Amino acid sequence: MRQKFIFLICAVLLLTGLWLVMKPDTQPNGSAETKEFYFAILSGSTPEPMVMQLKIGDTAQLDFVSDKDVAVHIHGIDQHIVLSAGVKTRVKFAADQAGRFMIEVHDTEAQLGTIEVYPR
Ligand SMILES: [Cu+2]
Repeated sequence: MRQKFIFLICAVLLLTGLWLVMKPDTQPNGSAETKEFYFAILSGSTPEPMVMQLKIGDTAQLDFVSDKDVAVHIHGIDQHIVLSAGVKTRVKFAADQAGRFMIEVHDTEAQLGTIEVYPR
């Protein structure tokens, strides 16, 4: 009888230990982050388009500086940003829909980059 009781206690401790070690992670895909990107625009464009990758729930923080007055448009997110020459302008938004969104200088039609938002 006593042996059965000790065996039962050991079994319960073993199962509890296994459960603690192997239980599923409550946040399997990590937590939301703020991702920062910087655009230095010269004569209405940048040397190369940038690809920015985010997951739904992340925050995008975009800083723009331009040597000329230009208007920047983020397609799909419908952000129109008016930049004054030499003035740093910060835009922040939450990535709440998956997809690819182009960032364009409307004055020159130059592509500054693409924001790619992936499901979490
Ligand atoms: Cu546009």
